[in-house]
Amino acid sequence: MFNLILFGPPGSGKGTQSEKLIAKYNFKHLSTGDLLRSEIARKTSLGLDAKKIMDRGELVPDEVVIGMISSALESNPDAVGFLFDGFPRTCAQAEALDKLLALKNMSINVMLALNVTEEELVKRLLKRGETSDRPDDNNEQVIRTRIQEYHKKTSIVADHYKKSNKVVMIKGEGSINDIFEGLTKEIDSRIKNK
Ligand code: B4P
Repeated sequence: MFNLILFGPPGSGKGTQSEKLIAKYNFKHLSTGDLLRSEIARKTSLGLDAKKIMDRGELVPDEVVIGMISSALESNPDAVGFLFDGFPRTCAQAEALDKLLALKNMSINVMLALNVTEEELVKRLLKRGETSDRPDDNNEQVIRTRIQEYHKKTSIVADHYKKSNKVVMIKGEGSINDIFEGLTKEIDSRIKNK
């Protein structure tokens, strides 16, 4: 079992790199953004509440996303490992994740943190906004709010994992394949040493 957190600000390439990582390693992909968007698409009451918050660029309440992750862990008992994408985003989420994993005698093996400048983040998200139907990518002010939320509530989550030496910074600018290589190098060396 190998559990990985792919970390970074909005637009840093988490979703993009996750797709390639799950294809290579067969991890179970747990993206709270995707889980929330699926609730919105199905018009569930959770989805309708979350949509208003996400459209403003703010974070959905901890108990909602922790509940989603808890049931996803329960429903995938045979996973070879989990790739957490966009979760945890607050210290409360990180503490809850540690507890949920400990109940199953599991822990996080590594947090790979993508490093990208703010101007590049805004550029990428506005570009995606031209073709995606994501309302949170269409408006520069909302994008800036998402980045502020990251600085206020999410970036400190890395400190939680630094205490146990689990954080590795990865250059998040350049070609998608070069960034992927940087990530796989770190994963492979850890899988080998397990
Ligand atoms: P998420 O779905 O997690 O999305 P994101 O952080 O905005 O984007 P991501 O980082 O995955 O995108 P990527 O860089 O791959 O969150 C959306 C919202 O959901 C949050 O704002 C929040 O409201 C809510 N939410 C989710 N999880 C939550 C939680 N745990 N707690 C509370 N609320 C939560 O892609 C961006 C663009 O960059 C793409 O167009 C891609 O093609 C491009 N790109 C990627 N790599 C590139 C490269 N190397 N060069 C150039 N472009 C690149």
